[in-house]
Amino acid sequence: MSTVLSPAAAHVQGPLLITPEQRRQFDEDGFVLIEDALTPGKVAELIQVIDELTTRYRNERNLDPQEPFQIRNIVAAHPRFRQMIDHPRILPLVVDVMGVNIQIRTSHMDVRPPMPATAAQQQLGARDSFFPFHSDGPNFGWPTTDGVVPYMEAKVAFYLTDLTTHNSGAIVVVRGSHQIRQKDDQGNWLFDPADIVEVNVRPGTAMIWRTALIHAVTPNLSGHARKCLYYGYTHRWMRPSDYDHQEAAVLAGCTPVQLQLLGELGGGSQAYNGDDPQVHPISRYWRPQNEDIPLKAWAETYRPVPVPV
Ligand SMILES: O=C(O)CCC(=O)C(=O)O
Repeated sequence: MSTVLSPAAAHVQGPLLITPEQRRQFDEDGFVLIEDALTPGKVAELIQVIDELTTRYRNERNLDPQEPFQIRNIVAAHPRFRQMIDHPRILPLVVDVMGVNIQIRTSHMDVRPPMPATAAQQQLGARDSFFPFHSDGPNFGWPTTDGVVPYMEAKVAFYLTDLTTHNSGAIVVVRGSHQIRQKDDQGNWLFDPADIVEVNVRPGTAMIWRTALIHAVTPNLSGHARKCLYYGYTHRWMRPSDYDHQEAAVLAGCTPVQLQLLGELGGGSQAYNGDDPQVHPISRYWRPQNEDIPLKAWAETYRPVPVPV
């Protein structure tokens, strides 16, 4: 198997942090697990924010506490969620797999309360189940080549609760399914069930994965709610799904790298310029200049340091 770097990754001279084995896993399996990415203290801090927001939004909306609950664009919902977009142990890996001209496409927190044991009677990921198999993509899907989804996005997951037991609400991913024709002409999945991997991990584990992977979720029979965060990174020439521009209050106080990841250009509103913008406008998302990509300078001077985070 050949390793195909995304074009933007060519901006960075050599890997920042990813090991050859992690690179192989990401390219061939489609996912990499990073155990102990978060300290127990950070896990507790994030769970506290999830619990506060869940209680508040559920009360305001009169939602059933037994139902799964998700908030999108969590980078705008709380500064602690925003801080996770450039997490020092994870951002170098994101740059290694995506390059530097990137932004957040989506960010979400997911709470999955315990389910009755009968939930396990449903076939995992079946169309009529509580969480059907899918790969992420916009309406009408990505353009595919021979049914294979192109490499458009990497997502970072932070798992905050114990998912080490079978059927504890963990995600399942179909190993290598980003490289195969996923469905037949009738819309039936074509993957081999032997490739299904249940991501049974301890709190504090991160996963970097290609969202072209077919995935679903196991029923949560663990007796406690499953809580996690997801951050999807795409190239900046694609549009985010959760926002157009983040609000000024969200951007206030952010570092240049965070501003980039939140979708901003160094050039402010001058997104379309060029030698003669009236005749030949060029989007700076498409053709960024150095000041538009603080992540590039960051990557060029990056040195790994052991940081407890
Ligand atoms: O773990 C989950 O709740 C499902 C995540 C998922 O489907 C996604 O992020 O696209």
